[in-house]
Amino acid sequence: MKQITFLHTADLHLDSPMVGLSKLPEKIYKRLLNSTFVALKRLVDAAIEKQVDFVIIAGDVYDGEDRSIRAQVKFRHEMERLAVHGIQVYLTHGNHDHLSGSWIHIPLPDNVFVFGGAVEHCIFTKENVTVNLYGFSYPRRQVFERKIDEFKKGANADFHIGILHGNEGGNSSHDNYAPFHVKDLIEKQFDYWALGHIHKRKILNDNPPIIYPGNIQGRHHKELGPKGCYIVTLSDSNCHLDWINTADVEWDSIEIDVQNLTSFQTIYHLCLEQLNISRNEQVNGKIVNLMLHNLKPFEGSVSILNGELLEILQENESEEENFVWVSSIRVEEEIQYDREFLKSEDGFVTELLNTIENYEQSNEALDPLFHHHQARKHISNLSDEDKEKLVAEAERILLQLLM
Ligand SMILES: [Mn+2]
Repeated sequence: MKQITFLHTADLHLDSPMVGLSKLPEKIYKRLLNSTFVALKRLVDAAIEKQVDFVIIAGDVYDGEDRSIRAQVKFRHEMERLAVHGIQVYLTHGNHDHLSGSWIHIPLPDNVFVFGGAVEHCIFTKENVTVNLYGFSYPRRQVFERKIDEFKKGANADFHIGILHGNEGGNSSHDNYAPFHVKDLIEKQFDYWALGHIHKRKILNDNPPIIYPGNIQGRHHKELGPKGCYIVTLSDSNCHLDWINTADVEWDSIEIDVQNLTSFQTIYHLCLEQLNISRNEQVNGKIVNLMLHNLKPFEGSVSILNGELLEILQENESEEENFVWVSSIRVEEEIQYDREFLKSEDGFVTELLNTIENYEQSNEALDPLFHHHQARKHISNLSDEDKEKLVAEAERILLQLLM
């Protein structure tokens, strides 16, 4: 039986600047700044331990098109560790580390094959097994073409693996680069598709496997949960996937129902208990958004809202190796109005609700923000869901002001 084992990763985003997080305690902020490198080391450790045949990196190795020297030196070091163990690396660059950027060139060891700006294929061989790997690096930041059409299956290989950094099915929350549909990939009759670009882990198809491994370390509160890579064992008849968590700091969102609790002390203890349960699950640090549901007003409940609870939950936490740092507390407010009743009445509020329901100018409304010369560098595209949430939040605020 012919069989290969490889590690599939993507979106390392080495040396991510962790924008907007410098207000965190210094220790935690430093941990975050170093976290992409810790994650890289963990995945290389896994590749060595599992004695994989090769490693595939499906784009966005570096976070910035200037490929910081720190990132390049650390990446080179880890690639050398793989070289010592005879492990090949096949990598493509994505929209973040595209080939038109300018950077100080630090050469990589010979075990690393970097795909060029047009789709090409290279060959891996061991004993009696031959693998064709197909891929390309982004020649520039924005690649809107359907690069999938340029993938052509070559002959004479036991396994064919496509490497594609691109957007599936017009996903509106990500830049629509190198777009494709699952059926396009299936039609190519490859044995595995190693995807990159979407930071959330997702198996798009089982046979053949078409997989986004997600990024290796979350960079903000929207990149929730464990992050990592897949160890893939592919044979003539089967594909086995092992997933490995590489994140050093995880982002989490914890929801706590505080119904029937009517003192600061009981709410504080419940929060503490839940945070410690979350801590026991893992050895890494965690940054948590806390959401309290069903908070009823009581004497002193203002201290939940004015930051006192947050402050006391954060106490001493930054000193912990496996910290659980609460970065914010939100209180889910009970909506105090009956929307359908309001809509049935004639008048200004009805008109307002109708206007909100048919509102289609989110893009125009957000334009000033996305064109602001500083703000635009730090914000990413909003998905349709994000926009809906903004509109709902706007409705809530307007109604509260009016009632
Ligand atoms: Mn990426």
